[in-house]
Amino acid sequence: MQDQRLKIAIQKSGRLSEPSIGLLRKCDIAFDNGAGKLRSTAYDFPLEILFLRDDDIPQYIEDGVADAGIVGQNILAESDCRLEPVEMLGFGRCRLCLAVPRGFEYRTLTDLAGKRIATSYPKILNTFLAKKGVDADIHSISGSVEIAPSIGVADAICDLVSSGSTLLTNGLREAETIMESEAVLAARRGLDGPAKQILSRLLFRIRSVNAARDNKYILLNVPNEKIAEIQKLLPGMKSPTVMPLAIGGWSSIHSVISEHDFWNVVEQLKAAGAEGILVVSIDQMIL
Ligand code: PRT
Ligand code: ZN
Repeated sequence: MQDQRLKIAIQKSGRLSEPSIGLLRKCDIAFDNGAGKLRSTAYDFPLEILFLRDDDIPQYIEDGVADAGIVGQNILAESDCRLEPVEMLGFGRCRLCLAVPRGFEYRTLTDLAGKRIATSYPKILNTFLAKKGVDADIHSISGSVEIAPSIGVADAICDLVSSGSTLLTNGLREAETIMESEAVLAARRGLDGPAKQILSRLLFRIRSVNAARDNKYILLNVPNEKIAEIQKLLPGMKSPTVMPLAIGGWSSIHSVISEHDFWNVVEQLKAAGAEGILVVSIDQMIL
């Protein structure tokens, strides 16, 4: 029975914990995640969830303790494990940057030649600098990288940035982006048997949830003579649904629109004569 479950590792506590748990829950996978829990068995899906430090997740997957996991691409790239990135998840977005003190006159990467750069990502940084032909002194430290220049242990840093406020409060500014990162579902290469099948089922649910997240269901009323024009603005999944209203000369149109250009489309719909526009969130979208 134990072997018939997929073991998935997620971050125990940190930036990826809540969105990872939220994603599994949206996939209708129910489990307990009480404080201090290290593992949990889902009630209604063949999944065992392991709660780990994010840095440990790749190695646990490679060693077979877990079959798959949710981690940042930054962690995957820094680890020596060769896992399969199965699906980008769209949360935990950040970028790994080189940053310098505000007073540092930075023009090009060669300005960092011979300088001390503090980072928790020595492997990624080393590969990046080698590719660019810049020789710098990489100081590998495990935390609070952003204070390294102010306490005099480094001339520059290489760290994750999302809003940029940590750099700002530490008197630093971004010099280069080394990589963009987001959370990814990664699995052990060569996964087979029941674990592979369960991973496919999980992936199907994740894709349905994420497609729904990126789309909205829209309902609107239009005068019949405007249907053709409005249909062009609403491609829908196949094509929009058009139904007559109880009053003559009017129809109701239903469709799915992308969240990204949602306000643009709504403005165009209004300008084209649409009325009573309702926009509804979608739970799952099975493509
Ligand atoms: O305990 P554990 O080892 O599991 O957690 P952790 O402390 O190592 O990781 P955590 O929870 O901080 O981050 C987990 C993952 O979230 C990272 O591996 C990234 O993939 C992703 N992520 C997204 C971030 C950030 N955004 C982020 N801003 N990880 C860290 N930061 C830090 C950054 O290091 C810096 O200290 O936030 C600060 C910068 O943030 P801004 O908003 O001020 O720019
Ligand atoms: Zn960590």
